[in-house]
Amino acid sequence: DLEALEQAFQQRIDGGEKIEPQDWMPEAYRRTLQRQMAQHAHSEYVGMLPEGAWITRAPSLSRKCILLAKVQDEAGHAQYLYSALESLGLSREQAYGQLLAGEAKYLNIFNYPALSWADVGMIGWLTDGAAIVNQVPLSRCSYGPYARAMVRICQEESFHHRQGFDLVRRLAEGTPAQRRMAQDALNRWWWPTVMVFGPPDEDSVHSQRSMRWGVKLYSNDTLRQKFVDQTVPQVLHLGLTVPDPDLRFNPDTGHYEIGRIDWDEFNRVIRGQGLCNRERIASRRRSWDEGAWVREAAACHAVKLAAGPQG
Ligand code: FAQ
Repeated sequence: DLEALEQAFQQRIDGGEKIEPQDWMPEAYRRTLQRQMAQHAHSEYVGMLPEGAWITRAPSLSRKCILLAKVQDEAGHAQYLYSALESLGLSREQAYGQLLAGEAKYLNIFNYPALSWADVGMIGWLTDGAAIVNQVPLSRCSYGPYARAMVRICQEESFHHRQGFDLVRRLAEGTPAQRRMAQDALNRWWWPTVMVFGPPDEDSVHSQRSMRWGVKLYSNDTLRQKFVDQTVPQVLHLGLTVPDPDLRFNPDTGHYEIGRIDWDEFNRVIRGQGLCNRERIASRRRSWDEGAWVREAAACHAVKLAAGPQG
């Protein structure tokens, strides 16, 4: 019966076994993964936009090549994740439909504009830095296809993170105007990045169940703290200032303590009222519509191939 199946399933998870697409799984486990993995895939896909806007304006050929490769990697990450989602019975059309209808979320951070070249560095250094902290544990999560997709994704994010830091360091070591540009970008990206890890643990509706199922291995606040502890010393090393007057190092705990996070802003942004939400979805809708002929041609080609040489 169902209860016995669920117990056996939980035992497999507790024993560290991976769940594979053909295995039995509770419907709620499937739906939780569909929601989180779709949100993750959409984040990679929408995440191409803020930096993508700077490809034509990169200040040198080498920076342009790096940025092109990074944005292309993000498209690749979205591809793996949309494919992994198919293994849970959610097709690309369905996942995409949910994004365009505003039913599926993507990370808050991608609704902020990249106003200057320094913002490109901040996205790599801070956003990819946050993504690594969140995703390294996901490479040990209970669902096999999701965990395996994370391995390569994390390796690529690690390159993204370093190129972001390198870009910001060049500005921080540059002219006074370049330093100001870096500080201004840090002031705008710091708090939205700290929010990336999601609501505080007491308001995180999904955490408890997701952690029992091994879909999440650490709580939102635990990962946020890890990011702060590893990033603040980097900010100080660059001679920049964290835009948080309440930030302090607690020698007793060995952790940095941050000021109050503006959760009203976070909630507004994830409900569609951030600075760029409309623009982001409009841009993705345009790509979907303009790509219709490619999908039709690919489907037609697949039918011909399946029919064999005479077909
Ligand atoms: N933004 O109960 P919880 C990248 C929602 S790509 C928007 O704590 P959960 C690479 C949450 O969905 C990104 N919404 O939820 C790159 C839920 O709403 P729902 C890679 C958020 O799922 C870099 C509600 O709040 N990583 O970075 C956010 O247990 C640079 C309640 O929250 C991922 O996508 C948020 N920040 O924990 C690309 C992470 N936080 O669904 C380009 C994968 C929470 O009920 C440039 N996802 N919400 O309507 C996760 O790890 C989890 O889903 C969390 C949230 C930790 C985000």
